[in-house]
Amino acid sequence: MKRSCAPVIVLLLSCLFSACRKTQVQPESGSSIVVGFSQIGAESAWRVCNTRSVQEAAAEAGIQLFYYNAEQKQENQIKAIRSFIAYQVDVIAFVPIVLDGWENVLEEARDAGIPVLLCDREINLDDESLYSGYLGTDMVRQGRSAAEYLIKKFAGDETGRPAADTAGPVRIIELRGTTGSSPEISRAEGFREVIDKFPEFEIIYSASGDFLRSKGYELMRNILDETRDFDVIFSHNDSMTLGAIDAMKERGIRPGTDIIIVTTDAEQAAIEALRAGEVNCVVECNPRQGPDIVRLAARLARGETIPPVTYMDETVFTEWDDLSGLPPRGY
Ligand code: GZL
Repeated sequence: MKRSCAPVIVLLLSCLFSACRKTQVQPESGSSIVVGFSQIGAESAWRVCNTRSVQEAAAEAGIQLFYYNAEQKQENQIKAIRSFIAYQVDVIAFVPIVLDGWENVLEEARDAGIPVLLCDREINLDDESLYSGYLGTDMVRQGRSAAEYLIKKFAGDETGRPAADTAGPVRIIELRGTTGSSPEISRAEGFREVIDKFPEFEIIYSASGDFLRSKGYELMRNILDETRDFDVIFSHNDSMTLGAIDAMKERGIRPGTDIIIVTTDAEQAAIEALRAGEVNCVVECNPRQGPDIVRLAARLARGETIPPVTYMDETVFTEWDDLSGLPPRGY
């Protein structure tokens, strides 16, 4: 696309981007395709790996990447997308922090003729044509996988009914991700799809820890001030799980033994906790989306179509697996 870089726009944008120097990685020089990448923030090891994956893949492909860290604020993401439009990037790639509130800015991108690639998280739109495709993970399946592990763990027989010695309710505490985000909603949905078939399994408490370790700690500390009568923690990400484990250990509770823990992401610390018996199941959510994001963005920049949905490959690690051959996770 020919960019009519009116000097005043370029000046304004360079001020904006230089003003964000602390969060702005300067674009790679000498590349043909320009991609504006609006990232949520750096709330977890998963997110940091996700960002690094995109930056490395863009550099490798010689793509000029404008990276903007929204520091957990939707309004910052919207501002960044508007600046990408003003600069007339070839493609906008963004990770929507929450499902709603994107219509206006995506209509502006469409009116500017700039294709939009959704990355990692999904959005709610009446007009699905406002973006060209989605690359990420199947978060409903992640929730189902977490529940399926629990059914096996407590199964007394092939129906998944809890074993005789665990007769009575299996009481579950759910640590949810950022309220209104697609992982928070989809993981909860997939988990309940399975758990609700077994009346012995009961979610007795569910609250958002915003994917943050500090909030996972606070939630668990407050829960333990109220009760110790629960059997399972299902956590939407490892950061919150690690915070919850800190709080449990402070009270002499043995994570993975006294309380069964299922967590999501599969960062290194969670795998180490699985190896140590402090976690019982780790559902992988693959952050290494950079190469596919760059591949799909390049196709859009060339005016090609892309698949509406592209899912990353992922797996589930449990206490029953041999983890000795597992390479370092890198996040
Ligand atoms: C899921 C991703 C989530 C991770 C968290 O695809 O959006 O956001 O599970 C991260 O660790 O904060």
